[in-house]
Amino acid sequence: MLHRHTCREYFQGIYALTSFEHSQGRSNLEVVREILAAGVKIIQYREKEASKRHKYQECLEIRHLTRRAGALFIVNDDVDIALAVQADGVHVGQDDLPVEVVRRLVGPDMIIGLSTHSPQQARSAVECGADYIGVGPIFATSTKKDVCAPVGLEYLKYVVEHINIPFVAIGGIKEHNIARVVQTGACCIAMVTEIVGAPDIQKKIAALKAAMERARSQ
Ligand code: TZP
Ligand code: MG
Repeated sequence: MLHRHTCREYFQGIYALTSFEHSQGRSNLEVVREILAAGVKIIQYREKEASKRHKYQECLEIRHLTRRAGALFIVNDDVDIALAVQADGVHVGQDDLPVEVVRRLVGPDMIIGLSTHSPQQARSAVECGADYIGVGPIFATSTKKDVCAPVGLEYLKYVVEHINIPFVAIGGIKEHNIARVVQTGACCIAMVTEIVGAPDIQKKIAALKAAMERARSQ
């Protein structure tokens, strides 16, 4: 397992999340294999509907795949599954267990990510010891149920300028708008449907990387 204090270098490039619902009939494992083959270095397992047993079994397999690929593996919501499969991290939201409590449960080494939607939430994430934050939704998205209204690039700009821990921009980000997110200062970008819903995942990731690269050099 990677120590949370040495994970900073991973938080650049693409951060891919699973979603069976948007994977066009492919299994999460099949999709994750494609994502890793394209060179992505952070995978978050996020499944809202599946049973605990099913999630555990998929996470166990993804743990092996990510370890072999040298990628970080983060589990959404389920602290117990993250611990059971020895994931590198766990990602929680504003309505989940507080970060301080998650820290007590997972011990000193595991990465804890927290979703945030406002400058106030970002500041308090830093205070309570989150290792990185999610910043979003940047644009409108229907992937996340119960999602709050898009926070736009304004909140991202605040984080770029004021927050000193790694952050990941998320929500409605696609090949056609990723340049604006990069130009606002995000170096790590999370996507669900744009990646898992692509007919050719490796080709899509190559195109997203190229778009990020172009935006950086502009
Ligand atoms: N958190 C904020 S928006 C979102 C999550 C998990 C979903 C993003 O999905 P997509 O398909 O990349 O818009
Ligand atoms: Mg959650």
